[in-house]
Amino acid sequence: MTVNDIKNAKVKAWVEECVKMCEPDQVVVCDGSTAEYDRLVKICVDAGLATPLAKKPHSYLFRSDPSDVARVEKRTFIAAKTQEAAGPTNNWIDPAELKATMKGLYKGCMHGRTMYVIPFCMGPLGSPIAKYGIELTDSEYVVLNMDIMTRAGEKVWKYIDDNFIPCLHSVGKPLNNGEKDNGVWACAPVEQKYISQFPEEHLIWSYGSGYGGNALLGKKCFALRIASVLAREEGWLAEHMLILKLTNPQGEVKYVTGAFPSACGKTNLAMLIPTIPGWKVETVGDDIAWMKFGKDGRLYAINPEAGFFGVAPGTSAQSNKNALEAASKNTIFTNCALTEDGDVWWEGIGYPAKGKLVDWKGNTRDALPKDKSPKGEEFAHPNARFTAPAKQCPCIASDWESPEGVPISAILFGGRRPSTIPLVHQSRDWNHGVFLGSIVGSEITAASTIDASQVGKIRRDPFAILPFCGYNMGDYFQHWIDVGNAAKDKDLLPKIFYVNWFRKDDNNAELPGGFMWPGYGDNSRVLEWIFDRCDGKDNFIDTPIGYMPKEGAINTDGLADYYKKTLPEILKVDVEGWKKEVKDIRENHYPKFGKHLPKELTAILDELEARLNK
Ligand code: OXD
Ligand code: MN
Repeated sequence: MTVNDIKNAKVKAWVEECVKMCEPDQVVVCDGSTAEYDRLVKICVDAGLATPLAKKPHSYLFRSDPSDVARVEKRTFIAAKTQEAAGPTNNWIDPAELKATMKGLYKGCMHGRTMYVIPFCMGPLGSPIAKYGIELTDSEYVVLNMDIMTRAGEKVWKYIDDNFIPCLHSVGKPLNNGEKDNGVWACAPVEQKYISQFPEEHLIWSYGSGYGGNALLGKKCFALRIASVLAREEGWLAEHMLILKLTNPQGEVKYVTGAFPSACGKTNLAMLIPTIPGWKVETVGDDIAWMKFGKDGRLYAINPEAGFFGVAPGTSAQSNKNALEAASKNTIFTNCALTEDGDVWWEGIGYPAKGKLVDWKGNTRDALPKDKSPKGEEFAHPNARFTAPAKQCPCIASDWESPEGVPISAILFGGRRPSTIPLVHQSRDWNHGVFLGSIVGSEITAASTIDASQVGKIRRDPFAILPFCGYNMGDYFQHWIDVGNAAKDKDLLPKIFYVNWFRKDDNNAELPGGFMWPGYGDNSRVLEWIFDRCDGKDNFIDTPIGYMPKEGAINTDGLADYYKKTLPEILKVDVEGWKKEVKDIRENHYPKFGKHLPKELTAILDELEARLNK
């Protein structure tokens, strides 16, 4: 198929306009076939950009440029007509100014390269919740990743109409006068990178980066930033949430979504192996959930993605066996280390490597006799990734592609909070749950900042969507309140919980890492309590901060004695800690949103304060 064969006139005209601007040597309309995948892989291998892995069938290792290893939030823009529409937490640029700058960069940017036209679907094909887009890119790596992360190719065309989301991407490195990449990852310097969302036009323009969410435009740009705008317009929710399916020993099922900031173990929670007998966790999604009301008045969620773009370091048989299995074949690895026998390795994989390793920068070095490396000397980049098909995950739920989605019973929020926030508490109602979402954050640690004065402060990441919300965050809070008000029966809304796996007591030498809760598979103990709460069981006490487990309500069978001892401490209301929390929210967090802050949230904050002072 060629551009001339594109039936939708709007799509065809847009592609032609982009071809005229970017001037690629040729244009290929992607069919999404395995033959096409293998042809593009060969181009990458021949160009020295990808290494086939002898130990993992149909899998390849890529190394990116050291300047292009992660999302670049400071180069990510919400180009709404007014700064107020983008809100206080987004980088704003006037759309006309940004377009002029980017058109200058796009002019002739695909010289010496191929433009690929990728029709793709976010969500199960034909699902009433799914949405469609077309990504134009000059990166073979992007096509390969989009093939895994989305439903892409020929099969998508019949669903594409004038509502498609146009997504233009270029690595920003034209090859003039026969120049070649010569095995070097193509990208533009940081100050020329632009990850741009135009919310009023539902348009995405990305330039200068080939990595992850900057370049696979279906993910953060479409499924979160633009989808959050569409969701507000159309009355649904586009969220940075995992979706899991929880089955109790009686075979009863509930679905749970959860929003956690980066580095809180979202993928691990989505693929958890319960330590309590008879319980089962299966995965519907690990990163994004789109939720819409069904005819029965319940909220139904789909995972708009078809793969996992997971952080490799720290993934081991102990932390997430299911993710390792998902990435055991047909997987793209980026910035992992390469072993002598043709496998990948990373810090925290659970075993030391043998012999020599090629590190993520391409240097060959002796492996260390442990699976850790000093900071800055890692063999795998800390943000090294695997791109694996979701269907390969051993615990993928049988209904993960259900077109109507799965009915959600509970929504979890959480962050890394070494103090104050208990293991679990439940909101009194929907708006109180929106309050809990609005205060999500992680404590800044010495490991995450070079600025010692920041350590111990809370970096708020409301709903864990701070870098991914396409409009004013205050209006986003209001939208959540509006969704609650739109429910035809409030009793059918999901129950909302705040969990914290990360309470610490550094003075207790018995606790591994100082953590007061084991986390991982033992989080199933908290999921059990949540499951029963959704059934209205009398397993709770009413406290100033919300509903909490009553004594004995968290299953501790088989839990190490030292965790049994710390449990009462992490199930207590830390009244003084919460008073400080209220002060921080009132003085440092909520004022940012000005008149966009819903009055309902201030009322809940006042009420919380009053309860704490009683
Ligand atoms: C991700 C992120 O990569 O949230 O999913 O940063
Ligand atoms: Mn994410």
